[in-house]
Amino acid sequence: MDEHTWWKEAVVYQIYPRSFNDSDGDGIGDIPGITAKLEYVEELGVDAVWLSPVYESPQHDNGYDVSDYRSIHSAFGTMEDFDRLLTELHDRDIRLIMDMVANHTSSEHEWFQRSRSEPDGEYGDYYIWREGSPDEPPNNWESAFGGSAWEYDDERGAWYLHLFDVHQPDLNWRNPAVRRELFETMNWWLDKGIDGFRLDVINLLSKAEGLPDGDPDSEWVGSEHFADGPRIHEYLGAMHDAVFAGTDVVTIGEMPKLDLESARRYVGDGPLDLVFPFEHLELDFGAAGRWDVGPWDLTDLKAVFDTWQRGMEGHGWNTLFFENHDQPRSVSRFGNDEEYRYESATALATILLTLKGTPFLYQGEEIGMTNGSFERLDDARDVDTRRTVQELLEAGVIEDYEAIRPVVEYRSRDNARTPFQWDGSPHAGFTDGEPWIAVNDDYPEINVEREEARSPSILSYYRDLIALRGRMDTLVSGVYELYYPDDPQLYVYTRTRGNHQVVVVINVSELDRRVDPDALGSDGSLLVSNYGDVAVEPSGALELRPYEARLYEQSR
Ligand code: TEU
Repeated sequence: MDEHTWWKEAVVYQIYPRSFNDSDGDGIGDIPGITAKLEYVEELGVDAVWLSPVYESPQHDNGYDVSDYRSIHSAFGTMEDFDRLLTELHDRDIRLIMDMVANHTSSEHEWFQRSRSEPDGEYGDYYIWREGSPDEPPNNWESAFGGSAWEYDDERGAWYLHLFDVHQPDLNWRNPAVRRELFETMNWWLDKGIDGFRLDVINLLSKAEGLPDGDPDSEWVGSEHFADGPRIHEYLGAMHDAVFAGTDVVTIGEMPKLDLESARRYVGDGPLDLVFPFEHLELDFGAAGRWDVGPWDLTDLKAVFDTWQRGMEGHGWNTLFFENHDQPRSVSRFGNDEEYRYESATALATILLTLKGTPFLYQGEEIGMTNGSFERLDDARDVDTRRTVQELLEAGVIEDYEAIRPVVEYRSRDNARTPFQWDGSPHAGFTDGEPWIAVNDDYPEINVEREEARSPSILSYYRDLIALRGRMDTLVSGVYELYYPDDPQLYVYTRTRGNHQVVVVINVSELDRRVDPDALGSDGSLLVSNYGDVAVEPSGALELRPYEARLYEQSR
């Protein structure tokens, strides 16, 4: 593996276009809105932007239901707007990573329309159809959003598979024409000069022969037959050869249900550069799974990261992320979004930017945006949240919305999708119109303008740490080693490159903590602190305050 690949040195910023900045007052963020904020993005110091889907789409799943891969959804702008965004990003030396949704299309895509109306036509075999009685789905697989993964289509008189929403039919990757079309589409975007793809649920492409029933007790029924399925490496190998070979674009596979062993087959010598695993974001699932909240603890979080940090060393490269558009806000989840919002958000930033791997930062994380409140089910917009709650109500698992509201307010994907908070003006400066989803009530207190005026601020801490990572190779390629794995309060590790070492010491708790870390030598000098007023005394014990994070550098 080449040590100096751009994406190993990069920090990536994810933009969810619908919620970033609205330029035309329709309440929906758009591409010109993003272009207008590039100075902000550049000042953050990030090297690349990952843009969630902007393709033509009926927006049942906010663009992850694509109806035309080669045009831009009108609420987001035009192809000219897109081209301008790309040029302006490149002018600022920022790369652009597009989101490719290849497992499914929208049910409004022409391929699906023709597939359902002409079963024997060119597109008849583009999707996963099964004959059978309308009363009994072909197997027991479940949709990720609740309910059966099958829908009976009256027009064709057959069932089709949808692992996500009913408006997101799964493509039939066994069909070589489907593979060809998608590879061509990806090449079409590469020809525009984009710098990579984040590949949506890409380990779900290959479904087991015969579509057998799944274990009914599984968290996602059927997943053992479609996650990392039998032909997945053949498909991704073909994608690599047809699209990525000979380019320096980055490919990041989003992979539900991924463990380290499978991950190692996708990266390194495998077909992709990077993967997004989710083990660390499942630690707070309750006994009933994702729509239930359980306690997480630091030793488990450290153990998951440690497994991946050590497991990838010499084999592949990790991604680092706490947030994306599907996850709750990290400061509300792993920190304290009230009394210690600044301290815990910066402690999390320290982890994100000093472990080994490519950090992915999600819009708003850098100003410590928090989870929203969704008083009624109608306040939620997310198809996953709405459908799941509906299912639970219909099944009698819950009596009313109130019974599940705390879980929704903790877990719902909408927590990440409330509008970006720019300033203290109405709707947080996101739009002049009515936003498609309500702005978080805390916007007068939490917004970019306020952050710029504060010192210290979460935003300035992010900027400083991103800049430090950019000039300190040890933070990019240094070998990682964990200390005190069983300590429920302390997160201590080193990054070592040659004779240069960075020691990371974080108190991930609300209690003071005294420690004399083994890793810290007498020559250690303080590099960064989120409290800002630390006495430089590495030889003695450190008195760490709640969520205090420090970086020392030393030679070894
Ligand atoms: O998400 C895939 C996925 O399995 C989860 O992240 C999911 O959204 C949720 O957390 C339920 O398990 C990707 C996209 O990121 C998501 O926005 C889309 O809804 C989904 O695929 C379908 O395209």
